[in-house]
Amino acid sequence: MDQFTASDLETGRLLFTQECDFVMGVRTEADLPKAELPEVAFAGRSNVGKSSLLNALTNRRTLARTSNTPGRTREVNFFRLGGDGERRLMLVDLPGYGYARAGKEEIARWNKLIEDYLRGRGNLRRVCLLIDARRGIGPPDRKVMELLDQAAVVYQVILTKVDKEKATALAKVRAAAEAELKGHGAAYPDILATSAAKKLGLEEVRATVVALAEIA
Ligand SMILES: Nc1nc2c(ncn2[C@@H]2O[C@H](COP(=O)(O)OP(=O)(O)OP(=O)(O)O)[C@@H](O)[C@H]2O)c(=O)[nH]1
Ligand SMILES: [Mg+2]
Repeated sequence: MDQFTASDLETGRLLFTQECDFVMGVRTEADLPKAELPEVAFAGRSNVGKSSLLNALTNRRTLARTSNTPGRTREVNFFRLGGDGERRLMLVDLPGYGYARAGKEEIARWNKLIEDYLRGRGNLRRVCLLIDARRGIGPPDRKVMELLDQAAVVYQVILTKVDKEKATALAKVRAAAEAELKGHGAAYPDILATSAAKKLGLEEVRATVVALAEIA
């Protein structure tokens, strides 16, 4: 397991007290902004809690729009975190995958956008692959993991909604995910466990993200 020092946690905390601004939302690969800063993207099944985690990390309720209904985020949304003369990077909120209730064309368009972004982004430093703590890694997640293995983009599993799961069940899901990651070339071995609702595990995610930031 990653051991975070008090200083790592503090550096992470400080970064997330800095400005965080919505830069743009993008619907096609052609519109992706020029890659200027290191990027950390939040990917995962529809409704897993990507936008909620971003809001919790930045202590903002409405930075990224969230919803009870899957399929809320329909664009690749870029948020610039950190000020001048500080550590800084871009946080990227992706649309969810595995959502079956939108139209076929729309699903195909989202999947293509997600794939184009994940495959082709030189400054993408890490993908936080969010997995619902009650479900564990499922078939649509495995497809993305394979894509990232092929593209050699490092990804890290972050369990979400741990407030909804009992400790024993959580330990099992965690162990199963850790075991599965061993077979994947680009997977970061350590898993983080979070709850946006109860603000659990956020310090560790912040410390992980700040280690990937650019120092201006
Ligand atoms: N109990 C609990 N609910 C959560 C947590 N995080 C998110 N949720 C709920 O899960 C639902 C989906 O959250 P979102 O953050 O919109 O999920 P998303 O992954 O961004 O969804 P899409 O944009 O549709 O892909 C909302 O109803 C949230 O309130 C959590 O830590 N605990
Ligand atoms: Mg979302």
